Formats: sequence, structure tokens, C-alpha cells
Amino acid sequence: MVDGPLYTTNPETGAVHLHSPTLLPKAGGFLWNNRMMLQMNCRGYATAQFMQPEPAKYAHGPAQEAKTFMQPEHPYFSHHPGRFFYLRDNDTKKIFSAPFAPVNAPLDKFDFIIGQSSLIWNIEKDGIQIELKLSLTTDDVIELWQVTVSNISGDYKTVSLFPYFPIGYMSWMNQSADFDPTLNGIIADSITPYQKIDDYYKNTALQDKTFFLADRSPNAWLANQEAFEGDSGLGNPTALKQDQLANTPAHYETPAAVMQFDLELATGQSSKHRFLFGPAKDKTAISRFKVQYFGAAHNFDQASAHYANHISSGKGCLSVQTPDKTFDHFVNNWLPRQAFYLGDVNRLSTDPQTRNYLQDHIGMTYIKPELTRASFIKALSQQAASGEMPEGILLSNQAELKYINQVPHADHCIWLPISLQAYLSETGDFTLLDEILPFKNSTESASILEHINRAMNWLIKNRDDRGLSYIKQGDWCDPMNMVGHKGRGVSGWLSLATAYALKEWADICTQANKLALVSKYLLDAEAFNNAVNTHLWDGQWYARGITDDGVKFGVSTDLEGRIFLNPQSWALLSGAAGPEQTDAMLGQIDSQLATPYGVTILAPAYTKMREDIGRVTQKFPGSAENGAVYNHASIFYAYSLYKTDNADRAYDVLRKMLPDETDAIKRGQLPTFIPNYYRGAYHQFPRTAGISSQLFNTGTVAWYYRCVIEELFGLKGSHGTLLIEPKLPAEWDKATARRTFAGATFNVTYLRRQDCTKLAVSVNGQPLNKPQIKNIKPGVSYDVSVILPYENQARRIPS
Ligand code: CEZ
Repeated sequence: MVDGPLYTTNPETGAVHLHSPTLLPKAGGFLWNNRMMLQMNCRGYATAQFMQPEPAKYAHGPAQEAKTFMQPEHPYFSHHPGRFFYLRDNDTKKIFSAPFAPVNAPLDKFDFIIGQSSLIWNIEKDGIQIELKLSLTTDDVIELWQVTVSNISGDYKTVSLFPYFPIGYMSWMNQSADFDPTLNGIIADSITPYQKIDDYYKNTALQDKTFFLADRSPNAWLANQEAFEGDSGLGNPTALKQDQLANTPAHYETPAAVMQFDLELATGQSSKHRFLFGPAKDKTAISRFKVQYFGAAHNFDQASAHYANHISSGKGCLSVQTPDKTFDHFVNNWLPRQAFYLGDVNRLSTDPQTRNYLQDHIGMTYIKPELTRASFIKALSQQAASGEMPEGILLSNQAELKYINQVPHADHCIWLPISLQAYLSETGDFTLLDEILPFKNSTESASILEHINRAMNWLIKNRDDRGLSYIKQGDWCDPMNMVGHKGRGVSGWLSLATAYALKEWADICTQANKLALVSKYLLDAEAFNNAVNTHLWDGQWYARGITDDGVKFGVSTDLEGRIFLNPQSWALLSGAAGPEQTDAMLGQIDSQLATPYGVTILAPAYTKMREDIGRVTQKFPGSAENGAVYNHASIFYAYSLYKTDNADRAYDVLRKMLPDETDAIKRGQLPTFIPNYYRGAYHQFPRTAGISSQLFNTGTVAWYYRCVIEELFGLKGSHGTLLIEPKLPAEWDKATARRTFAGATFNVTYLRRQDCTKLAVSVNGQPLNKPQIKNIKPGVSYDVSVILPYENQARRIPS
């Protein structure tokens, strides 16, 4: 237990301090660069991957692992890979480990500091203080560890520090590890298993070594996991019962990197150590790292400073102050960071799903829009001449479509105009529409305008006699794979999303003065909306779809999966829902989908397989797409609420994605990223409801940023003009926002006044006729005052 708050935030740096290693055992932080990603939890367990070019690991579990993508609610077990530092008092022979695991001994002090570009632990136990600091470099696959051991007792201390970095089961063909005195390092060696001769040649490029280097010679070492642990378990390893480690290598035994540093510390004295951990192809590369980071040039500090600069280059375009400090802290520090991560490295995949790639770049639009521009060019160059978009976007020539990208989903085209709309609002860069790009496997090329016309035409064609969109083996919901696998099933959500995409495209074409097809696309959009209203309105809400066998689902007669959120949100966006329908839907969302942790994606969660719906129904009830508070679906809902002037409800949705002091323990989540879901099935499984997936790969974030910038604070661009149309929650009577746009800075104050009846905006003291700031001069700062009336509208937030 902790005295005082479980966690605190540093308003200067945005860092979050967690004060207990036990109350949020899965909470952690993540660091990335363009070649690697590392998720560390507060206890020292780690999940890391690097690109060679496909994702690979340099520290493994102790048993052979299948390759897989990042999973939600990742379980940790005692031998899970991690980065651990044992400390032994050589007088008392007592041991403990930092940051907490594997010994899990109660500590006198625990402060885990999740920063933007580093993870730091400050730990105290029995008069010893240990500071662990982890950073990355900008371009190498290396972990930079700095460890400071201090004697904070009144007595002289003789202690030994033992870093223990398990390397795990590297290969069943060939694995070993040994100490190399010329490098001051343990080098683990392996050969990636293969059977096909072709793979032998491919594998010669792999980085099959894992190294752990120290900045000085250790007193002793072990490179062998079993020799370290013995029969006593990791809580009290056999090797630590001897004065000295036995210098044992691993010869086709499980490698680990363990070193011993004997320290004599007077009161107040410290000993600082540095370590490098990562993969390499050969000894030459490792020697280079040694020189680079431990050599005379002191690149260790420079590298982590450079890395910090890289991360802060993704600061984004908004900082705010509102009555809600939890919200401010997240929006100012962590929201842009997560959006930057997603747009920067595409979830460290070489073939990001097309919908993820396009949506993640909505977030990048507000950070580095030139990268969003490049992403449209890359994606559209891989479009088929028929207009169909591929399942995934290949980021390099060697990349291949894998896993889910080998299954046909029908929705990829809709994300083009939707994402483009955000980019064009922010940049006004309509010249993009005139870029000429090729089609995949075709000699033809055409403008982006024509590419997107073809995507729209593909969507219009992909519908049945009723006018509803075929779903194939999934839409936005990846695992809804058996609704339409026989070629007849349709998606209500996709039909509505197509209507919305067509309207967005018609709007873009109007803005770009390319009017030829505008009225046709608007008519097509109406046709989709009408078809949905004719066939899928269920009386109080919209159905999710119709199966291959003509069965409607997501309807009132269903005992499970009775109501889905997405069709309701997108009926608001597409304009299919009239006012009465909207009222009915919102009421049903409140009564069937709302939970204290947010709105669930569907309810009740499926408890058994429905072979006419697919593997989504096999997921555990309340997890992921089967009834979780799936934040990506929730943020569509929030956006649709903003678009229909339901500002208070929308804010409630945004806010429920963030933990606060009252529910952080239940969620198991800190406010440093939005996870892809919180468990739902609130009525079916109340004990587990609210638990975070801990997975920070989610399309939620881009939309969240867009909602906050364009809708909540109402600071949206349009052809280089800044439109001011705020939708603050009624409970806020004032706020400020600092927004960069078109190279200028806007310091905006929002104030509700009793005497105000209508929005009034002035810039540098001059009232505006319309709430629009034109002729913006780059480099200039504008003071903007926004006066708002008090809202007396009835609030319809579920209690
Ligand atoms: O994957 C996400 C996808 O990356 O699920 C979303 C989808 O829109 C995203 O493109 C909703 O289905 O079972 C599955 O295949 C799921 O599709 C998951 O893998 C899910 C994970 O949350 C990955 O982040």
C-alpha cells in the first residue's frame, strides 16, 4: 500500500509517477524509435520488438514462442522477459530486486516515472537507493540503461549489484552465450531455425545475436539461465548464495546475461553504471556500439538527449487549460505522443492494415502533415485500377501482406475521403488532388482525384439488390468474418459509412471546385441511407447487418449482440437518422451500452459461436470486439455526437476513456495512453468490467485528437482560414487553448458570460463579424477571445 496518492503527475514535464509496484501491476510505459518498440511494465517485465525488417525479438520467453502480433491484456509470468537488477547486502546476505520483480520484496520507496522519452525508477530498500533510467536512441536498436546505486544509510555498506537480463529460448537449432572480455559484455548467439534452403540465404541477413554490454569489467558473470536460477527460483536464485558468480557460459542452454559488480559504499556514496542491450548481426557491430556509446565521445548522454528531441518533435498543435485537470494533462502531453507514435512507425508493421494506416495519419496531420501527405501517395499508389484498396499498405519492397491482411474486408475505400478531409482542413493543400499516381499491376496512372473517384465507384458497385454494402469477410470489425463469406451478407455499418464517405468526398470535390460528380455522389449517398432506413431500422435502433442466409442481426429479437454501437454512430454521421430516430437510438445506447467505463461496442456480449457472424462471437464476452468498451468505436460515437451538436454527451465519451484517481485501480491503467479497450460485459461479468487491454495500438487516438482540436475547442482549418466553432461541455465556464495553425500561433480564451446570447469572437481586441480568422500570417501570434452563452440545454448524459 502507498501513503498518499497512487500516482501523481508532474505539470512541467507531463511525467506520471506511479508510487506502488503492486496496485497497478500491468501498468507501464512504452518507448519507440523507427526500428524498435519497448513496452516496460512497472515491475520490470518487458516486451520488445525490432524490425529486420519484419518484427523480431532479442529477448524471448523461456519456451519456444510462435510469432504473433501484439496482444491485448498481455499476461506476465515469473520467467517473462524483463530487465532486472538484484542487490545483495554482502554483510546481511539479504537480497532484493529492482524495479520490483523477480524477488517482489516490499520496498521502502517506489517511484516509477513514465516520461515522454525515458522510464525511470527510484527505489529504496534497507538504506540502499537505486535509480534505474532507460532511454533509447533515435536510430539504433539499443536500450540505454543507467543504474545508480547509492548508500543512503548511516553505515558503510558492502553490496553487490547483479543485472539479470534474461535472453530466453532463442533457437532450437543452435543457441549459446559467453562473456567477451574485450567487449565487457555477454554475447548470446543463435541461428534462426529454418527448413527450406531458400530460407538459409534469407536468414543470413538476420541479427541473431543479443548483447549486454557494461561500461566496465564485472567482478564475475554468468551467461546461463539455469546456472543462475538453480533450484531456488528467481525469487532467491541459487547463484546469489555464492560469494561470486561462477562465470558459466551457455552451450545449447538457455542464455541469460548476469553480471556481478561488488561495491564498497560509504554513507552518501554512489556508484553509476551503464549498460547497453540489444540485437546485432555480428561482433563488429557490437564493437561499434561499444565505441559509440561507451567511447571517449560520451555519446551515451547525447544519444538519449537526441532521442528526447525526436520525441518532442511530435508535440502537436494544441495545449489547453480547462476546469478538468486530468483531461488537460492527457491532451497536452500524452495524446499527441501516442498519435505521433502511431503515425511515425505504423505500429511497427511492414504492412499496416489500410484502414489503420489511413486513420493513424489523421493524427499525424496535426503533428507533421507532410508525412500524412506522403502516406496518401503511398497508399493510393497501391490501389487497384478497379478502385479497390488493398488490405494493407506495403511499406517496403520486401514487405508482404500477412495475417489479417490475407482476409478480404470490404471497408478500406471509405477511409480515403474521411482521412483526406482532415488533412485538407488542416493544410488547405488541395494540390494533392492533382498528383498523378500509378495503380498497382497496371500501366495506367491518374490523378488522386480520379483514384478516389474510383474508390467511391468501387463502394457503390459493391452492394446488393437492396442497395446495401456486401461485407465479404469483414468490415471495420476485422473478426466479423462469417456474415458474408458466401458472398451475400451485407453490413449495415458499411452501408452507412459509405454514405458518409460519399458525402465527405462530395464536400471535398465542392471545395476543390471539381464539381462534375458532386451531385451524383450525393444521390448515391442518399440511396445508401435510404436502403439502410428501409431494411435495417429496427424500431429503436439500426441493425448491424444481414447474414448470407438473410438473417438480420443486431436487432431487438437477438438475445446476444442485440445492439451494436457503430451503426448508430454512423447513422448520425451519414445523416440517415432523423430526429426521432436519433432520440430513440441515444436512449437505447444509454440503457443498453453505457457502463461507468464508457459505452460498449455491442451488448449483450456473445457467449457462444454464431457461425453466421464469425469469430468475433468466439472472443471472450466483454473482451475486444465482443462487447468491450472498444475505444475506437467509442470515439466514432463521440465524433458523431459532436457533429450532431451533442457536446456534453461527446465530452462524457472522451472523458471516460481516461482513468482517474477514482477508477485507475479497477482499470489497471495510468493516463499516459488510451488502450484499445476496457473490458465491457458490465452486467454479465461485473468483476472484470473496466480492465484495460494495455494495448496502445489503436485508431482511437487520431480521432480523439481531431475531436478535441476541431470540435471541442472548435479550432478547425478551412483553406488556410481558422474557423472558430467551439463545443465546450456546459459545465466549463472558461478555458484557454494555444493552437498552432498555418504557421501562426493562436492564444484563445473561452469565457461563458451571463449577458452573452450568441458566440462572439474577437482577435487582438477587434470583434469579428463571422467567427473566422482569415489572412493568417505565419510566425505571428494572435490573441483570440471567444465569449459564449451559458448553456441551459437539458443534459442527457447517462448517470
Ligand atoms: O485489430 C483491430 C484492427 O487493427 O481491430 C479493429 C480494426 O478496425 C483494426 O483495423 C476492429 O476490428 O480479431 C482481430 O483480428 C482484431 O481485429 C484485433 O486484432 C484488433 C486488435 O485490437 C489489434 O490492435
